Amino acid sequence: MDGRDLVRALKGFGTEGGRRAWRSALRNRRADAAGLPRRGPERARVPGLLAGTEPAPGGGLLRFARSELLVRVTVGGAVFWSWDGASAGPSYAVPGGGPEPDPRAVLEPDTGGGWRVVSQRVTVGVSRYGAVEVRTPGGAVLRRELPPRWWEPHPGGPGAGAGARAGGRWMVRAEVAADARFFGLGGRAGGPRLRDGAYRLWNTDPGGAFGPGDDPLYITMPVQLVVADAGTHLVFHDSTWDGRVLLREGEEGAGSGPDRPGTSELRMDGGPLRCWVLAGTPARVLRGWAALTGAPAVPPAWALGYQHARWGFGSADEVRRVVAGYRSRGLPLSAVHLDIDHYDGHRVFTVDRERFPDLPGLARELDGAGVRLVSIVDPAVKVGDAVHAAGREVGAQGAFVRDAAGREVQGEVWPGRCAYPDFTCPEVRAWWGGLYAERLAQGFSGVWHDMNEPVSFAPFGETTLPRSARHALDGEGGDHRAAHNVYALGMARAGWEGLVRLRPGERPFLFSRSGWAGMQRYGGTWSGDVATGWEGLRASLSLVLGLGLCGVPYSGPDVGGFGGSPSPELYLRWLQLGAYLPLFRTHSALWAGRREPWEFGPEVERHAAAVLAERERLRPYFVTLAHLARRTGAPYVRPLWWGDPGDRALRDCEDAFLLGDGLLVAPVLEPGVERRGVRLPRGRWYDTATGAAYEGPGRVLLDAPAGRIPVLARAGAVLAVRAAGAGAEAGGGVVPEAWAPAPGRGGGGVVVREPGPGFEPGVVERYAVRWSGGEVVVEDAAGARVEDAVVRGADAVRPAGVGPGQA
Ligand code: NBV
Repeated sequence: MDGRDLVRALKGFGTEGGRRAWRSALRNRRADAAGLPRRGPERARVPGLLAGTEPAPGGGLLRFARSELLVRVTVGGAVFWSWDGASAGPSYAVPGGGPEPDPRAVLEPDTGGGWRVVSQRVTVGVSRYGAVEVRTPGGAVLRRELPPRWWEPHPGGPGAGAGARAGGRWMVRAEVAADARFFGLGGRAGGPRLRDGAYRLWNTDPGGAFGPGDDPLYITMPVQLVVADAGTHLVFHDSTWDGRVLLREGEEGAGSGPDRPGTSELRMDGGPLRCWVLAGTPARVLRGWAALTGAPAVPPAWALGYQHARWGFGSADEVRRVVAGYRSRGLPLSAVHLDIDHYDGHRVFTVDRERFPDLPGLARELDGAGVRLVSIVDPAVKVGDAVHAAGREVGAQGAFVRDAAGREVQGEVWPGRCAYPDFTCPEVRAWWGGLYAERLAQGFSGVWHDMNEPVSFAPFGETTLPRSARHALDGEGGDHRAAHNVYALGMARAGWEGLVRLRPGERPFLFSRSGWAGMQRYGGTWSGDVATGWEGLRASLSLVLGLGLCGVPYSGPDVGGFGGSPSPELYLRWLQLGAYLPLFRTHSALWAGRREPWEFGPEVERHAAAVLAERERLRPYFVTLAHLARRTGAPYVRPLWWGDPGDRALRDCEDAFLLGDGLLVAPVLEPGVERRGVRLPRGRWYDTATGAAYEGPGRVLLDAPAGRIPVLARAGAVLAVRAAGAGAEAGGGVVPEAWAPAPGRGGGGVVVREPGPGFEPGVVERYAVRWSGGEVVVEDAAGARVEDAVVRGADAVRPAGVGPGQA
């Protein structure tokens, strides 16, 4: 029992909750002692010396003295390898076990007695002792994984014979280039560049507002993106178990001494030792990752507008008042999110009819004002409730997680004693998905999944289910150690598939606090309970960037922070950042101050109006980016090095980002700032507020007065924007906005118009932009001049004294 957790529980959830937590913790501990095999003496194993090889589709099988390694290059270039006979499927991340082997890739002898598989994009080399090297076609080493090590129950010991189910622990240590930088591992508050330290792979509700020092958080993934001069690669170790990644950046020898490589050590408590590697440019790597784990869901167009949530609206009338507040001030609002306080007694799939007497009526009323309703959905079901009774009838076992003795595992959450649906069971997912009919009947247009790490206010070291709890694991069978990290992924799948079944003509809007690799197939996420402070603001950007690099492009923070009351300045800076992130939503806790823009004084209100209007103007650009993310896997929000991974200064720049190909956003992350330094990738960039042109690469100092943050447009970019005066109707009034190319250069971009609420892919319109006779012209794919295009930057001036590399 971790005292820190209890203190948090007591502070955050009230003393009665804390007392319950104690009781449950003791219950959990007893359950684990009885339900998990005891870990007796263990023996370490390494592969030993290579004894023989055998060709296999896409590569081959290498037999070592004490293990075997399968190496397979697949069609499309992703490389898979696994130890001890692990196959690529089944996998929660990689549906169908991945693409077909590439028949052209064969195992052949390498230098030094090793073997290799050569493919178009990478060469995989295997040493005689089982080190696996990923090299570029030019021979540069991207990653060298040393022979793995397993710890297994000593023969004759208590855990012997239980195999992987007992948690056969393993460890792999990899070396990367001395100049490499690490990114990813899910949503990490201290990133986006992951510095030296330990990162845990166990989805966790930190139990209070989090800041940069809190790790792990709600979404962890064994997905690492490594960027070095030699190239970019993504590595995914496909095991759902608890693990730890120890990162250490390398150091270059500065001419005299030798380089010290960067290292990444992964220790897993169990699961197969199998991994996927993708190499190439960042764009190619993310495209490959989406091909492997599934294309990101495209949110409905309205979910790309500004949204307002609150834990504690308290009543339908209060919702009306807030919506009217936006309306009367002419502030755009896309959706209102109702939290657990609209439930009856905090029970999921219920409504407090005293305070929300006619939700369908309210939904219709708001819809008339262009505002959707979104509902929170918690997984835990109150024991004795109607949903609980119905769940008990599902399948032969009932829907809920049980312990080793077959008893329902009951935790404590908001409604009191609760049972947990086992989302790793297909029948349970189908049942749960059907329950969303009630939400749709209440008039909700979307859902947000909360508390699905899953949380029980029962700190057993952590606030989740006992590790001994049993799960179906889609026919594999196992315990919570294997199921924990994919619990929310299963819930997202259940919700998504349920909504698709219930309303086949509409793309669901779903986002989930917790998740795992592949969650983008079912929607997005938000950054949980971020601390209200400048550090929280910074952390919220780190999460969005890191998740995007793990394939989850749609996310955003609680604008304004979860608890407390932000200062007007902090609130405004958060709103200015949030406006350029995919999910743009203010939200706050029950005990927190309000987050409506007019609550922070007339000056903030005036600036907020400009922020919200600009988001509306750029909404078509967000729609385009959402469709492009689905087609290419590229996140909307990208690190500055996305197109220039070889620019080391950009790799270390964490306070700005690219929004699509066209924009560079430099939020203000500190108080009292009126100007800030902005590092530019190569090429010409226009300050969209002043129109001044700057040449990258280099660093420039730009104005960031209270009313705006620096946003730059890339010369030659074409963005989809709402035409001046156009309404918010789907697809209506969208025009290309082109930014003048640098002299003598051309440019271009794409626009994807919202195809409607269904699953149609949306037509990609391509535009080219060029100088012609002293004027900038925009042409469509047929070469016809686009008369309604907006052209900007054509008469830009380069501010005196500002040039490459200058501040
Ligand atoms: O449902 C209440 C909150 C919700 O507002 C928040 O967005 C979630 O991240 N929820 C957490 C549970 C309470 C945490 C203290």
